Amino acid sequence: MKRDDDTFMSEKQLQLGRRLFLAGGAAMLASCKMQLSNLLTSADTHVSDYPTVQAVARFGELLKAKTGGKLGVKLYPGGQLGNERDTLEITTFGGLDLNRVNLAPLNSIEPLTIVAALPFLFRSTQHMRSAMDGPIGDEILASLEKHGLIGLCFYDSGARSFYNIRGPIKTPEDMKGLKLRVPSSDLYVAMIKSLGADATPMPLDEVYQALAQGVIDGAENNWPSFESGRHYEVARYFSLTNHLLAPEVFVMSKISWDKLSSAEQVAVRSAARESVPYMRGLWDAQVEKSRKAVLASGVAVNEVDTEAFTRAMTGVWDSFITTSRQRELVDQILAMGKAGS
Ligand code: GTR
Repeated sequence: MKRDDDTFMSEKQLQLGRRLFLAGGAAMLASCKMQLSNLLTSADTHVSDYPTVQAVARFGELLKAKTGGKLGVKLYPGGQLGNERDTLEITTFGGLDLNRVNLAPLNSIEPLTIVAALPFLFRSTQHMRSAMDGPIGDEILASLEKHGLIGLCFYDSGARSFYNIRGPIKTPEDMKGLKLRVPSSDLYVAMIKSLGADATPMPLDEVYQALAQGVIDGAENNWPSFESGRHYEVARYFSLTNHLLAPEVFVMSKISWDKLSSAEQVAVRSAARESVPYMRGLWDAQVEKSRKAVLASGVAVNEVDTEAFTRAMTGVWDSFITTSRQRELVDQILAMGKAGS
């Protein structure tokens, strides 16, 4: 995948931008918005040719068409505005209009997001898509509103598996003592602990260096992120645990949302929904492309004892599914899986 380093701001400018945000300013984006009055700002941790970024670009085109050119999108890819936790915070107070993130940073904000982020919940990509495209997905999206976010749609994120610098992981036994990076989420930390490894929460853009310097032994992610972040250059063992099929989510700041007319809100919602099949097409192609590139580089890929991993992680469900509504949604998702969705 292409890297965005040359196409956007210099490192100095990036640091300045981050400092401005973290100081609570969001001044930089506010001034961008003044110059580009009809463009909604949107952040993504991934580089500009990654499917999530391309999907939001498509959303912008659709929105432009639906509003007769009144609204569009200005994308800030490549994590240039900070990590997902920080940009989400900025989004909630209106410093950013839109944000595409993984469910992980929302887990500590909204308990219903934990439902779709449970290990070994979805049996297949189709199962995840069916659940997220229907009332269950709608309820999870709607649950974000009380936290200052309008949930617009879910995008695909494939299956996450473990990779590391030491050797093949076949059973949970092989994970003992490994130091593994996770996104900043208590749920992820608990998953790693349930397998007997040490969890190190860390932003995605620090993982390559941490692997290269031996600060961590490994991490877990899908094929496209494993390739795009160049983690495969250092972590040469990829073990197909496929433990998580949690989706990505595209959100809007409620503050920005409330500034739109109702016709514009309808346009935003429908443009987001229409960008989903486009994203899925790109995603499926990217998974294949990244998998081939990684295999061609000589990374050792192995199957695992999936039953043993599933058993080891059941305690995580018990600790994180604590409300009756979470339980009901989990049961509905499981029933859909059994019915063959
Ligand atoms: C990727 C996901 C990102 C981010 C990342 C991570 O698969 O697309 O949004 O959550 O994983 O591990 O931090």
